Amino acid sequence: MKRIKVLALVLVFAFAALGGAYAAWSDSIFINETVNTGTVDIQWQNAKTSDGAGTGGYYKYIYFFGIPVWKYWVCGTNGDWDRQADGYNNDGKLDVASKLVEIGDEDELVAEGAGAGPDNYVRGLGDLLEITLDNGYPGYTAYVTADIANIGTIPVKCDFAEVVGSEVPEWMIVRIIDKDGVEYWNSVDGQLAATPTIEADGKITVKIHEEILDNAPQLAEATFSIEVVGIQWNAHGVQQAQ
Ligand SMILES: [Ca+2]
Ligand SMILES: [Ca+2]
Ligand SMILES: [Ca+2]
Repeated sequence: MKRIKVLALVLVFAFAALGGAYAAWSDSIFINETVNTGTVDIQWQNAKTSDGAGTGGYYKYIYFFGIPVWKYWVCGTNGDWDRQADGYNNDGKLDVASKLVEIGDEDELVAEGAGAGPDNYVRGLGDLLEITLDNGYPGYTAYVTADIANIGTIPVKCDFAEVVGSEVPEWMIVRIIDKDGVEYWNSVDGQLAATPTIEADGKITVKIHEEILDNAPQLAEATFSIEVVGIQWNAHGVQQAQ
């Protein structure tokens, strides 16, 4: 026991001597870094249909001090005549079916800091392209054009896929193509090509082209969902560790 104490004392003196030996003038410099990560965020913009439904007529009222004093009839507009797939014709240019499109918000809120992974950052604004095809029939074909806009800060490429359990019915063909005719995806063959890189603040225009086939049942209602996944451009096509 005594020997240990002595040893400890010797060590204390030894360290004290060392400290003395290294005391010297000095100066320190530092690395201070702040790291910000960007965001991957895409949305739909500028949706247009090739086959609008037209509008009904209505009375427009003229008011004088809040009292309606005059009314007149505003005529509605005709819907667009229906385009046809190969093998069908609509020489009379009849308007039978129509296709409406509007952009909505994804009802998806991920609390700040909740969970982990790339989907942590979500802004649902403009994430839904809602298409309604009314009174369809075999041979009817129409399309919607819309921009996929990159409103984040990281360039992306996009992949397309049907949402499992919400597939395109087998009596329709849906194609997603660009303005030059490059087909990115269709409901028969799946993914065919990736989109080009969409840089931050950039956008590409896609055409969602649809055709109703001759095996379509009457009085059917089908709903389907196609997911467009914007992936950071430098990881697209690279196998990700799970
Ligand atoms: Ca988004
Ligand atoms: Ca029409
Ligand atoms: Ca989203």
